[in-house]
Amino acid sequence: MDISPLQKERLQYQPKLPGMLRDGITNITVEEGEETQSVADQDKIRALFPHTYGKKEITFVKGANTSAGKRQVVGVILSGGQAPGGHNVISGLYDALKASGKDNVLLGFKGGPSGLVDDECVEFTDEFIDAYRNTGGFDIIGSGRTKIETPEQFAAAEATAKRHGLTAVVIIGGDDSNTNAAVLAEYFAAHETGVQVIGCPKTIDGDLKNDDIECSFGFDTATKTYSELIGNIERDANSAKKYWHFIKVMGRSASHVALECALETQPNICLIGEEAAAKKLSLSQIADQIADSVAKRAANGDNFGVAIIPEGIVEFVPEFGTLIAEINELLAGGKAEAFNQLPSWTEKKEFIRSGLSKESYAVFEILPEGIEQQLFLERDPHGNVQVSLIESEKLFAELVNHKLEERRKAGTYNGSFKTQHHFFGYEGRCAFPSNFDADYCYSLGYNAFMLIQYGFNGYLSKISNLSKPAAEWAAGGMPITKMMNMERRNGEDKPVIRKALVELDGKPFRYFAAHRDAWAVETDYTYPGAIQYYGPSDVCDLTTKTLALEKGE
Ligand code: FBP
Repeated sequence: MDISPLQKERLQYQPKLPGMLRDGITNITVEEGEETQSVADQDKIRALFPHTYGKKEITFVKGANTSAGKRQVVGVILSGGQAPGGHNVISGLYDALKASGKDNVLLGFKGGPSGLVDDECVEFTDEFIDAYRNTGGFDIIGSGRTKIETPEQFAAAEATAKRHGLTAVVIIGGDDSNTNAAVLAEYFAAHETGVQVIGCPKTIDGDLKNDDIECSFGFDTATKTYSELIGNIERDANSAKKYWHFIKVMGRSASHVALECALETQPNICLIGEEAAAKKLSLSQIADQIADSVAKRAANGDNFGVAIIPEGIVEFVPEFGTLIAEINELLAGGKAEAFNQLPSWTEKKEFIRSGLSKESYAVFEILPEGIEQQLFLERDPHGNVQVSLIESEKLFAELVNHKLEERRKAGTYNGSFKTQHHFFGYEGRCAFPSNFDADYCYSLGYNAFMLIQYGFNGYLSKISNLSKPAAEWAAGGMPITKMMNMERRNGEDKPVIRKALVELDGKPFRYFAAHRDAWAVETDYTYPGAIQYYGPSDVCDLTTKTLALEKGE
């Protein structure tokens, strides 16, 4: 197989472990911390997780390894959207497992959690693992979004575990996947299977973080990749001086990716969904805010600019959220089919008009027709509109255009407003992991094995002190139930890991808010350039601005 020169070089890269994990498996011991409580709804979570609730936080320190040292057969699963570094979690896990015993086995379950249910797996060998070290992607075993939730699925997972003699399963995933890891851990404990479950925090969205988990892996590389592209576009905009670029970035609900990219590139506009929700902003108010920037810049002769739009924004705008809920209701119970059979868009629109509240129809009517149609045509298997497929970069560009036309008629604006649209998401999810993600992920995997070896179940692999050099990182584990609360999902109260949204009183947002009025008018772009893998540490080992600000650096 042909590989690129960079890949060849990266295969040789030796990821850095936290100092306390560097002296070999035999010199790692456990220090127990306090018993834990869930972040909310303690009684309910305790009742749902009787075998795994309330366990102690643990930290690894240097000292004689006192674990039972039994033979381990571990299964690993990649779950959900791709994030740079997944291969390194597996290689760290593999290296620790083999360092602890040559006859230990690591199985990779293919295509996400369904691989465990359907028993589709592959056994890792040195040669297999070596071809994927420090590479992006999840192609080593593939990923998937199946949720293990029915009694039949749990029984099938248990049967797979028995068949292979599994001692543990490592689930590499986001908040939903790790919620699933906690449920599986509880199931295995309740059924006395002896199989442990350990989670690893993954998602480019950056919304799996809390007091214990400083960031999810993949956020660093993905935001650096998008920021490189946004910086390049800013330079193009400032060179040609003729386009406003509307750039949507991934982040299914939280706006961490958009915020980090804004901190990296200082664009003229960056919308933050959480702020739109808190201030109950309407689409029209948001469009006016962007139009203000366009008009002020035009008055200075700058008919160009860059606006970052988080993918999840539409769900946060209250009136849009209500519109989506009403549409879901309108098409529920088989009515979607009748709707699809209506012969023309005019008739469909009449059906919509008669089914929506007056307020929602008013919102619907201001949308460009392409977006109106996306709201009806693109639905997920549960019948919900897939907000990620709504081209919000085009939506806001058009809404702003309307606002500017009104201002032109009123004689308050006479600039030119030509737009380009971009969507950056998949471009960043499989990039070669930055040194940070390569090191962090390898450490998460290595540490996950230590949690297994010491017999922990229902824990998330925890590496902290991440804004410092790797030598100063701390390694340990946190019971997943500590991160859980009850939330309403599909009409039912469910135990879930609390999702981290952008905090409007947090340091990253406050820094952004303090600077954005100036950025809206001036051309004060910054150009992060491509991720560097080799060279001075202050260029290659940079963490995200979000993490640095959160840590007060
Ligand atoms: P995870 O939460 O599973 O990490 O996925 C995040 C994400 O990349 C979102 O940013 C995006 O909305 C979504 O996945 C896209 O999903 P898909 O890969 O199924 O198109």
